[in-house]
Amino acid sequence: MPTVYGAPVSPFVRKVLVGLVEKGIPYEHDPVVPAIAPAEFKRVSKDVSPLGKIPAYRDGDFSLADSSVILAYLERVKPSPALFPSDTREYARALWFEEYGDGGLAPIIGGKIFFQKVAGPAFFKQPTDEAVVSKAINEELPPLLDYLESQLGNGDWLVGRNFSIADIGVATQFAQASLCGVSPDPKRWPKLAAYVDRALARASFADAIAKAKAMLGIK
Ligand SMILES: N[C@@H](CCC(=O)N[C@@H](CS)C(=O)NCC(=O)O)C(=O)O
Repeated sequence: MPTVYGAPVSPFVRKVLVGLVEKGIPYEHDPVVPAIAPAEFKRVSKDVSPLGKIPAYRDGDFSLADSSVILAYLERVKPSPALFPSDTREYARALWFEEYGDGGLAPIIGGKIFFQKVAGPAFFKQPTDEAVVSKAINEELPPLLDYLESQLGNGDWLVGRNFSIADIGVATQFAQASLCGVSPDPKRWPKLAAYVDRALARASFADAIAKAKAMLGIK
């Protein structure tokens, strides 16, 4: 059975956990946290995560790091159900939304809101800087949410008709926000709020969020 390395509180680890469940691939999970257990992670990371980050993935004698790389690999390992659209333009747009989550939403939701409200106090004994949180929620995040609202059409998912890597990459960041009690206001972002509820209600996301909550001791 393959092994996923990395704590479920990481939005990037969550991408992989969700992808594995969506594809029906059984896995073992080593929820290591590099910042908290550096020695343990060093033991693991030597050959699986050269940059020392989570997630990492081991499949027999083959190992990989980086959520996007791991998900692209899983698509080849088990093509069905597909998480990457077959249409060329939809494929490219799905990759774009994955990047929008990783590179656009994550630095604000993970790097500022989650770090200040949850990770800093829980793992680094660092008190919350409310000014950073407030600026992130009220000034930095809204334009990114406006864009997503503008991109959602009448369908359920961001690209094409099916749940895809686009939704994994974006929704994992909203799962992170939900761990801090933050969600898009349905009055201002009605399509996005409904979309986030829909994505996080999937069994794959519900399972991954439950694992994160268990680790953080929140209900
Ligand atoms: N591009 C990477 C980003 C992974 C990443 O930044 N992971 C963070 C945790 S969320 C990490 O391992 N940081 C180093 C550390 O915690 O020491 C991916 O998609 O997997």
